[in-house]
Amino acid sequence: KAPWFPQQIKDLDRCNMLITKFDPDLDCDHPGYNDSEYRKRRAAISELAFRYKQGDPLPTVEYTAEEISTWRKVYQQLRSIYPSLACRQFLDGLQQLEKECGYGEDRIPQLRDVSAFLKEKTGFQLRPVAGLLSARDFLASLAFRVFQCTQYIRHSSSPMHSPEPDCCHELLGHIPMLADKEFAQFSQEIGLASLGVSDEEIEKLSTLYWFTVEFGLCKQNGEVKAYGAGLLSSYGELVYALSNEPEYRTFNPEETAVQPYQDQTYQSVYFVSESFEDAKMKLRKYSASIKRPFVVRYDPFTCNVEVL
Ligand code: H2B
Ligand code: FE
Repeated sequence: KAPWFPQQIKDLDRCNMLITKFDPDLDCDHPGYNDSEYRKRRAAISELAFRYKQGDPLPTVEYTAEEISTWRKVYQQLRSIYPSLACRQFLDGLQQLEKECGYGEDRIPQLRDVSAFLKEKTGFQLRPVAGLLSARDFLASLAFRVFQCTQYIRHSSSPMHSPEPDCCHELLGHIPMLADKEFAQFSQEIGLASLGVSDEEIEKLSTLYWFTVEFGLCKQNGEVKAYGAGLLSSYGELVYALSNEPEYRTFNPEETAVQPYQDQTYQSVYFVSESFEDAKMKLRKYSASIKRPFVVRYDPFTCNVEVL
């Protein structure tokens, strides 16, 4: 029997299984582990996500001067290297966000504003989440063009790296790409492909997601550029990934889906696709090849998933 999966956007209220691996309360290597103020702040912001129900207005957070200063460091440093290292779709998206959505170094954008912006561009909307979600729940939300977004920021002692997703990772890494129509379409297709599949298939899809949406590289006008959010939100790894030091392999879903990955340190191998379009096409083909004893179809009028 297939595992339960959401069929209406409202069902995403049940897709909330957190993975505590990198939680600052439990992981003694977390840069905030010994900072009780930071952990208290994290708990307060988590509470907003726990209370959230689909359809509620997105909670806003009044960020402290220290948090904004962390954001500023991250923004300034990354912004300066994007033009030479990020793919065109990312740069386009970021430019629109700066022009239309208040992106800049002086304030941390609110999920509410960003969600309204994305909704107009690609139909994506945001939903607050308290931390790292299980791959199954995270992927399922993409089927409804919902992106689960953390709202806290990394610890001030470590502005260039975070072991877990934080608002810098979401807002700088993921959101600009989600403003691209084709990327949005492709993200939803990965989500739809994940509904009701076995744990083994989730693991493979999640690995593919890791080496593409999170750490993917693509060729563009003869140069290798980054489109992965894990790279575009980490100064150190972005520079490293494009330094010619790591191993590069041609992106091929069957091979990439079973490649072990690093979630504690930089990747030892990156997958490069011929173009951004090429990655999309190949992933799409892979998603369509996953076997299920039923067919799922997204109805854009009701926003429900139909099972045939
Ligand atoms: N949870 C959160 N909050 N943000 C993510 O970017 C994320 C996640 N990515 N859970 C998922 C897992 C991804 O690494 C894949 C699908 O496992
Ligand atoms: Fe991510």
